[in-house]
Amino acid sequence: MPSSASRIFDPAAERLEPEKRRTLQLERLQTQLRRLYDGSHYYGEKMRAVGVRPQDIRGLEDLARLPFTEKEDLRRQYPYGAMTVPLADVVRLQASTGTTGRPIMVGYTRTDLEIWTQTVARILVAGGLSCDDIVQIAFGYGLFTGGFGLHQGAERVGATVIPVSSGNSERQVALMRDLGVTALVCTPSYALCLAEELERQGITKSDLRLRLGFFGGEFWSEIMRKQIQSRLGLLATDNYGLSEVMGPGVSGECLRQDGMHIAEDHFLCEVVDPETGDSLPDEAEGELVFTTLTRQASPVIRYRTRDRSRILTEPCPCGRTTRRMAKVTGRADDMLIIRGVNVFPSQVETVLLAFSEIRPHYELVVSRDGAMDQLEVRVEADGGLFSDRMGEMAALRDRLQRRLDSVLGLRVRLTLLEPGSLERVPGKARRVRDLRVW
Ligand code: DLL
Repeated sequence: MPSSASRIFDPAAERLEPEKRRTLQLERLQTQLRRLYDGSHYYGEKMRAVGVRPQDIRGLEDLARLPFTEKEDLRRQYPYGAMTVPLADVVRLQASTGTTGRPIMVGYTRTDLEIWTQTVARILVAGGLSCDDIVQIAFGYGLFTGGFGLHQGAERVGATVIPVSSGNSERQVALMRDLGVTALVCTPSYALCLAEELERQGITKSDLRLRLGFFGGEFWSEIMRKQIQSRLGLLATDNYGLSEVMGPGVSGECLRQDGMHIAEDHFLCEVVDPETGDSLPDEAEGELVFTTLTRQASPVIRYRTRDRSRILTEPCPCGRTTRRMAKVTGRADDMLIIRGVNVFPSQVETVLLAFSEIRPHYELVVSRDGAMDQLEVRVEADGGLFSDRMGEMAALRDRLQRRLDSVLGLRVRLTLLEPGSLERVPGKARRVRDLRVW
């Protein structure tokens, strides 16, 4: 296991005095706004519509005067409407992982790619990566930003990068062992699938050289982190990002695993009340909103992520001076309203994984029974319970049912499944199936 002190990839940026960073942010914001006001039809119109000119933004506190950008606004600009440089200057296109409708296409100039690479290198070094590591990237390479994003950053750190991409767990595990992989990069749910595959093949932690895991792209609870760490024998850090803002590299944990350091010199982060849009103070939980400060091809102004988190301001002993964001607790898009009660999959995960007999594979199925919405929690449990420990299973079901009902404030239907019953996906896990017909 690595020690809790790590190198800093870009000390000038990551250890900058907070006051100087704020000055830099304001300068960059003003430059960006001046460029967009005159040069971008899309953002220029948006600013004119609310009567704000670039010169009206005199301090960071004036940010709240700028209009929000919503996912739907960007979707309507498909494919190139929100890009703010000529296509001749765009050297890469990526897209957001929308499940429905048109994707949001995002472009990168050469400078954008360079900044993206650096911000990912920062989080990798923060999580302990060095040039001595052998990194297996099991994120998909394609329009999704995970594969290429982490790849570029890991190469910049000087690590030996294996671009396996996602899927084919059997092969992933063989490569992991044969090539002496020391760092794994993928979604947390896929890390658990790989742990399962290792167990299936009878490969133990001591047959491997894994020491670090960089996981992101989806919600995962602290309990899931503990399970991943103990089953794979590595130290797991969380990292966050979204393609509309850049991709991975927006923020990432250092070895202290206590909040994700935000690359604040490139991404200005606010937290707002999801209902009213009002700015919230640090430490209050709300919706994350990002403004890009340096992005050339696909900048965003006050982009509403729909992700819930909060800003942590307590200085981090690692020496980085950036503000951190707490683990994301859920996405507004994933919130279910069942018989008037709001339910986040993250709440369900936290309840389930506190039971040692439960496996970290679950889904929430919503259906309509007459006029009543029903929530079914389907989760895998230890195999032994299904054969010779039926009495234990009944007791477990009872305890789990009571705990779910009381935490969610709702009667749910609970189904315990044999191990391996639920589909394994190599990327972001699908936790919710909504069978209601609207
Ligand atoms: O998922 C970028 C990424 C790739 C980040 C790999 C980290 C690692 P999108 O496909 O645009 O981009 O999806 C962005 O994923 O709004 C969150 O809802 C969710 N998400 C990303 N990272 C985390 C995380 C990439 N660490 C959406 N915790 C975001 C919770 C996350 N949710």
